[in-house]
Amino acid sequence: MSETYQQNGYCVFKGFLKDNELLELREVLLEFHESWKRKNSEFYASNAINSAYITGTEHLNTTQRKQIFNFVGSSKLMDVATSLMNRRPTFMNTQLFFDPFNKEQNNYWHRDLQYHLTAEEQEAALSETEVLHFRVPMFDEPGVELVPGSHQRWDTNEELNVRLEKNGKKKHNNLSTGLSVELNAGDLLVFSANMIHRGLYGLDRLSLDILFCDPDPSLLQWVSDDCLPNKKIMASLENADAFKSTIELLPSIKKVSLD
Ligand SMILES: O=C(O)CCC(=O)C(=O)O
Repeated sequence: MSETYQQNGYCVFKGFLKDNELLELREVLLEFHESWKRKNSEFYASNAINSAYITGTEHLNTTQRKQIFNFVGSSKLMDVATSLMNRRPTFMNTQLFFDPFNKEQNNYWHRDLQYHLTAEEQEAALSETEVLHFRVPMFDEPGVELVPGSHQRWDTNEELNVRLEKNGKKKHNNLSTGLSVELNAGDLLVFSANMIHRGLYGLDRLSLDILFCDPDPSLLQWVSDDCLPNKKIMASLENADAFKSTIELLPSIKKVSLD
């Protein structure tokens, strides 16, 4: 799997979750989603396609948060992260992807880093820093469309025109290099945030997305300490190393309050 990932920038683990694990996570995430939608009704109705900071204290109680921490800090998820990443997996955040309220809303090709880096910086970052998405659909879904190999190379002219909407192209236009990866509930898709990708909307999707990155403080600027497990929860996890890495690095870039 590691070779497939290095070469293509993604890999799929079919049936990664057992039925009972899927049902437990689904129940918590549905509660999170309902609470998030209530508190973000305008954003949801305008153009949202995802929420984040699931493990924070705003929407879930301690028991529910612990269920998500248990999964992120499970041996089986961490074994995958450790085997695919070149450096120590470091916890960044969690997100939940859902369908836009407006069914006509278009999806969009992007690389995650294009929103905070210049084109030159984006190209340099492809060989410098890794951020990985671990996506686990709660229901069968159309999945995502990826450009295999684009985590390690710069865009073709076609890709750049579409991704940056140049020369009359739109960011939802089809790309000849795109590959759709359809997913079933409980599968795990790991893909590089550096690669060119877009979500595929439909089937009332609800997909958990966990972000792990290199242990590089510059990647941790959006980490919220409210989303990290406390000492007691850390001690109960099968493999708390990704959280440990974040907790060790965070004080070097921001003031944190952890109990
Ligand atoms: O599923 C989606 O709508 C987009 C997914 C995505 O862009 C991401 O995970 O970075």
